[in-house]
Amino acid sequence: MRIVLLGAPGSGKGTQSQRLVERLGIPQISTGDLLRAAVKAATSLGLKARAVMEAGQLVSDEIVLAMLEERLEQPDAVAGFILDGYPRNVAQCEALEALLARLGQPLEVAIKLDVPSELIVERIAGRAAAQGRKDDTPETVRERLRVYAEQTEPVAGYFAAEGKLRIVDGVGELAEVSRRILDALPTPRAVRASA
Ligand code: B4P
Repeated sequence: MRIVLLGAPGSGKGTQSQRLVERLGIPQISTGDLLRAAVKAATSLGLKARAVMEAGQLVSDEIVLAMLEERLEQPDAVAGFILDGYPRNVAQCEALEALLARLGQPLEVAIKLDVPSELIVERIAGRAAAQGRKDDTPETVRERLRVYAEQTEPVAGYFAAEGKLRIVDGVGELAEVSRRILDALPTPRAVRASA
């Protein structure tokens, strides 16, 4: 199963991806996590990405694509993956399609987690208190939501045009949201039976 999980910052992509890993037995590939690991390790890529992330902007398409390509070529991604936080603009959609075509692993479904912006602000404030992420300050969150509306919202339209988009209500208990995502997958019965 090859899945893209879409949604605004703080909509629960990371949270739900981790839960799906257990249910589906495929890895979560989070471009945000890959970038944070590069920042922590102070690699040259991480040094470039750090200021951009802390300003709430998107890291350059070339950097993120190179990182993603390296990750998708690892053996555990052959059986499928949950892509969390990528693509974030239409250029990334096109790059992903080309990359997956080259790997012979076309995407099956894009799930968009739908959460109203008031709740998003509340959730990120909770995460800021719990995790201290530098890009969770109120000012950066406002900028991330602006960038999301401008650059990432059109991504859903890209997948809708390919007939691959499913919109899932992301409000509710974690287990309930997970159940809705499983129901939206192309073969929910088979997946649930094996879980
Ligand atoms: P990401 O790491 O992708 O972070 P995110 O969008 O903030 O979070 P997510 O939606 O995963 O929310 P979470 O589950 O944590 O991006 C960070 C930055 O990296 C970007 O701003 C950008 O600079 C860079 N970046 C990443 N990918 C890139 C790309 N492709 N191109 C360019 N730049 C890129 O949930 C948030 C909170 O809500 C948590 O505290 C959680 O506990 C809570 N929550 C989740 N589900 C809930 C529920 N159902 N009910 C109540 N609370 C819930």
